[in-house]
Parts: sequence; structure tokens; C-alpha cells
Amino acid sequence: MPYETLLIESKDQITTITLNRPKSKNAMNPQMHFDMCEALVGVERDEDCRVLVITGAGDSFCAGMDVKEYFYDTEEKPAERAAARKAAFEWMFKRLRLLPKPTIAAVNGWCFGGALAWLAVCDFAVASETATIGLSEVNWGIIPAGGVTKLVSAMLAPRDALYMIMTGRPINGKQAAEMRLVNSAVPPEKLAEAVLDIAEELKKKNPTVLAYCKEVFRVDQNLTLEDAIAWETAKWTELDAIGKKTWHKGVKQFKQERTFRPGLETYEWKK
Ligand code: V55
Repeated sequence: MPYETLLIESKDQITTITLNRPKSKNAMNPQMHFDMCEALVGVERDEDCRVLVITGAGDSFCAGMDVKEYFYDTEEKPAERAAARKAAFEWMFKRLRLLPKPTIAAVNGWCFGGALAWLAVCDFAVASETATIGLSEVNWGIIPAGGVTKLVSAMLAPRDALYMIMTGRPINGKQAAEMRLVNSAVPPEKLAEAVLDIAEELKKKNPTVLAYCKEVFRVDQNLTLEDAIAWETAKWTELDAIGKKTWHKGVKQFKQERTFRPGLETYEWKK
């Protein structure tokens, strides 16, 4: 299933989606949104895929919404604009944000505007120290919309968020890590290795439990403490019912067999 705007590669249960419009610094045009919707359906269905990595081709991660094709060319075509926007929100805020598998953004270079909307909803992010990350909207006369203001504010301290939103000044990967916009920043030649290190750790975990951890976290963000406690209890009970009590194996391995230390490593959930 070749895509016009994406490269997809699977290796050792890790799927990598590479945004592939390098001549446009991987700006997101309508076609890319349609492709992403389809690609993420495929990733969700693929039982062999345990971790999803998203990155960009060439020297760019993602330059945000394509100024010409997404904003300008659709000015007189409201139906096309609506379709592109709907697809964008679909893949970012439903398919990716709620994907029942761990997701890692590998921020390899330029990262602007709308790219931060989906960067924010990846579970993990690692940046190249030399990446350039900014909210460029104010620089060309629009606001960070489509969830960008909301999601960036949820990740950053208010001082940092408003600084980025209102000055439009970019930061580098190192600063992004200090601001906690990404988990860590590494030299560009170490980016793939740093991403693989997280992916390999995640592959050791029970995938059903991981999916529940993520869903509970995502939904909790919109709940009161009382609602969250009820929700967490319900999901814990549901997992216990469908999960064939694999945690009993962990207890046995810990208390009887003494083969693992739960504070430091993962139980053998497959055994
Ligand atoms: C922006 C992002 C959008 C959008 C309109 O930040 C503007 C710019 C993520 O979607 O639909």
C-alpha cells in the first residue's frame, strides 16, 4: 500500500511512518491527511506492530500545515477545506492520540505550527539537539489553531507557552527538552538509537496492559478526581477480567520463583 506522501516501514515489530514531502519540508497538504488516516488504521490493525514511530524525510520533521495547499488553495473551496480539516483532526486527535499502542515522535529537524498538534499527542518524543521547533503562526498572521494552543499550553509552563505563541521565536531541540516539550534531546546521529531504546523497553511490556495505561491516561485528563477514581477502578476491573489475570504470573515470579524484581524490570507475561 504505497502512499503519495508517506513511507511506511516495519521492522522487529516497530512500524515507522516517515512524512515524505521533503521538498516542502514535510508540510502537511490535504493528501497527507488522507494518507495518515488510512495509514493509522493499518497500524492499529497490524497485530505484529507493537510500537509506532513517526518522523520526517530529509532535514525536516514536519513544517506544519501546508500554507499553500491547506490554507490558501482551499480558500475558495470550502468543501475541500472542510474535508482536509476533518481528516487532519481525525488522524491527529482520534487515530493517533487514542492509538492502543505506544507512539514515539522522532523530531529530526524543522518542526512548526500544526506539527506541534500531533507532536503533543504522541506518547513520547525525542528531538535532535539541532532541531528547530516553533509556533510560526503569529509570524504570518494567524493564531495557533486546530488544537495547537490548547495542547501546547497543556505541555508547557504558561510563561514558555505564551512566549512561543506570541513571539513566534523558535527553540532548538535541547531547549525543547528543558521545557519538557520532548522527553530528551540527543545529537542528530544518535536520534534513531535513542528512539529504539524507548521502543525496545516498551516491547517488553504486556501490550494489553500498555494500551489500558494509555487509554486511562488520555481520558483522565478530562475528568474530575472523583470521576477519575471511578474510571480507573472500572478499567482496572475490566483489564482484570479480559487480561486472563496475567498479573498473577507476575506475583508468582516475584514472590515464589524470585525471578524478577517489579521495581526494576518486567515480568514474563508470555509464559
Ligand atoms: C493550524 C493548525 C490546524 C488547523 C488550522 O496552527 C491552523 C495552525 C492542526 O490543525 O486546522
